[in-house]
Amino acid sequence: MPIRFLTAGESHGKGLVCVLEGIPANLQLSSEYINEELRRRQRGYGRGGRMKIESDKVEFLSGLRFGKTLGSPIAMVIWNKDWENWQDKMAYEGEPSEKVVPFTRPRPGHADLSGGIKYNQRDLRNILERASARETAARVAVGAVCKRFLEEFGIRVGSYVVSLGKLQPPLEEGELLKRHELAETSQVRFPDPSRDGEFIELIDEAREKGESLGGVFEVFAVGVPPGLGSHIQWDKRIDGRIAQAMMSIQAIKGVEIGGGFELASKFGSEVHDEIGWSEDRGYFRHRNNLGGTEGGITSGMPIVVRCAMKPIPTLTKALRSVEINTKEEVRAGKERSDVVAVPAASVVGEAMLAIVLADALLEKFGGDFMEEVKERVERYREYVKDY
Ligand code: EPS
Repeated sequence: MPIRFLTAGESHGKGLVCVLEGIPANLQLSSEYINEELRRRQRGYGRGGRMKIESDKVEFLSGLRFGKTLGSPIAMVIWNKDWENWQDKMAYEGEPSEKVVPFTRPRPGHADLSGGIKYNQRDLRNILERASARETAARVAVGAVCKRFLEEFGIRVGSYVVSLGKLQPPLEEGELLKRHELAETSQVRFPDPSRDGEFIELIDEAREKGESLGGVFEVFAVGVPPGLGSHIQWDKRIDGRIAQAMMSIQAIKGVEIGGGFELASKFGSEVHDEIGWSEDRGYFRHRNNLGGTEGGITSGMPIVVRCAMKPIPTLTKALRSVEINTKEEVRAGKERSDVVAVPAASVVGEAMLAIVLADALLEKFGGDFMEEVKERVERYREYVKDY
């Protein structure tokens, strides 16, 4: 695994930290580039009050000099503005003050109860602070660096929302990148902003009812060369690696690649993507039901991944739970939350796909500095053309 990263940080702690290792030297990188990705993650109609407080920005702590990577670990921090309001309740040292009210009414669907049992915590805040999807801001920072890296090889990663709740307007046929660009102009990342009104109405209705919503989004990568990942071992398969990365995003409960579940009910001839060759494209597939992977290896076709996100577990219309001290039946505790965060999750999905692809690319080509990796990839692309 050439690319490794860790994140740290509680939702209402001082900040989120990440350390990314494996990016070659001499990659041009700016905080502005990463901050734009962080901004994209904060958007989306239906987010909660927290997004009005934060304006996420990275500060580099290592790995960069005069706008270029050094090949050393890149450490970044995103300070939480909300920390100011939580200093007493989230103090790193000392004894809890009287302001600290333990969270003892676990929310069904959040990590509260399972985490409390696992780590023997009687204040479930000690679990929920880290389980919160706030952590994904750090992943988006890491993913942004990987995106910047992939761009150097003509690889673009994007996403769009397919549905929120039961609302799934038909998707226009069209280029994936075009859909992504249209999604950028929508308040819910749906690739047809003229539909925004319907989505907004649905979200407002859910909010009024004390409800939350889930949905489905698609993440894709174009320009990926064939040959990343491998069929030779289970953990080298690129589709397995992508699925794991996507499933690791908070609240994701389903991942499909290409046609996914739909393919199971079709005949083989309807599913498999016929092979073609042309002077300008080289090998290609006449369609892309398999979402850019065959046998655990990228095929050169766009990688297309679909993710299902469950509704956010914090509900104003709280569900039944149990008070962990008295064992009484109670309504679950409430925290400030979003009504829906699918548009944000799709940006996180982009980050995770970028991380997996940067890792797989470096695994195949190796190299410690950008010029070296680029030369190898270019030579390989020539080889593929002539194959
Ligand atoms: C989030 C920050 C959180 C939540 C949300 C994601 O901030 P706060 O808890 O202060 O409102 O808005 O987290 C959840 C929905 C969750 O279930 O944990 C963010 O930065 O994305």
